[in-house]
Amino acid sequence: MAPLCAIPARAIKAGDESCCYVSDRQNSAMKTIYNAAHAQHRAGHEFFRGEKVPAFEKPERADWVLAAAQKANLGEILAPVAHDDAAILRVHSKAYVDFLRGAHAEYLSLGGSGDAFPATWPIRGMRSDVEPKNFAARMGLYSFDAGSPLTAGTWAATRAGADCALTAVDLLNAGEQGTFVLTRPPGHHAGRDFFGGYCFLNHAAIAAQALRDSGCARVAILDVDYHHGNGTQDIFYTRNDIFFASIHGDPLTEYPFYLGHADEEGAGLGAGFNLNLPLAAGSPVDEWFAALDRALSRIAAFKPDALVVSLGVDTFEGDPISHFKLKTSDYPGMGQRIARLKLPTLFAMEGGYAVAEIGDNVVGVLSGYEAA
Ligand code: SP5
Ligand code: ZN
Repeated sequence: MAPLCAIPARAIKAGDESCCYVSDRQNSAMKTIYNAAHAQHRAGHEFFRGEKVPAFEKPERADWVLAAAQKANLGEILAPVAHDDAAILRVHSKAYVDFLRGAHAEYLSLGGSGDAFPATWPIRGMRSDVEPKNFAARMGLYSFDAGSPLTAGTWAATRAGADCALTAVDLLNAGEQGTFVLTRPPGHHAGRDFFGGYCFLNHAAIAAQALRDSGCARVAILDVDYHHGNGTQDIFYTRNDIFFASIHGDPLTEYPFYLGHADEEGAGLGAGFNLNLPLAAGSPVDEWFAALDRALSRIAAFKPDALVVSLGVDTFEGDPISHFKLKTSDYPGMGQRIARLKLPTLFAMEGGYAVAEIGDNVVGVLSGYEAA
């Protein structure tokens, strides 16, 4: 298989030219890699103001997107090819992966029933460098919220999502220009060793690292989900080879609250390689697109060899947990603008909870990208 980037990864120097033969890309129809195992992750409920409420992150979400992709004749829909854990362990810690893989079975063996939720965390001044033996204590060590039900099928679903992401990377390496990872649960809130925000494995981060490891010198990640991609930012924050840009609800009022401010620009070698564009809840659509243009121009200046898009459509005006105002008719324009980068692009499904409209909104972005 011809690699996406014809020369091996190397240190970045000023004025370094892109290594990708982008003009060689021949295939134009979007290929979707569909995670049929997604439905194994089916949460009984989540909590809202002390009450059990139906989980927003539910299997129907992927069904709606799949139906819309088929109806629009977006392109081929493929099953993932199994990959081993190596690429996952480039992004997540082994201790976390081992915990997640066995967590629900362990919970059941201890007498738990239904979905597992954390209830205690190692906050400032406590130790997070010692892994406790107690299961509830490990649930807290490896999470940052109680809003992410860990179900019997969570591992199977997110692990297959990682296979989808890695299959999409393989397809880019084989000459595809655009790929769509249709999976759930989502990934961008998951960090190196924690889950939260409905996310367990960070499929976008795994894909970006796999692109690096297959020879791309530089990879950009554009996160357009309503919520800041705190996990992705944290994973790459000290790196200058993976640029992260995110447009999201201002964390002063919006989830995930504790990361995503404009002054987070990267640290160490990564200084200048992280871009946060928080917008006030309720911001108008033209401000959102102005932020997108800023993000795209910074990404273009970075001269990446490939692009990963964390594609959440909870920016939709009808989203039940978010507060931007995009309409279904706005989404094709998002894809068109992303396409102007002329980069091999992997779209990974993140949030978007509205109702059946999320299918049209996701497929709108992908069709807009294809048309451009
Ligand atoms: C991937 C992603 O979009 N994750 C979002 C996680 C949001 N978690 C907080 C959900 C709070 C739901 N609040 C319910 C409000 C109902 N009016
Ligand atoms: Zn979101």
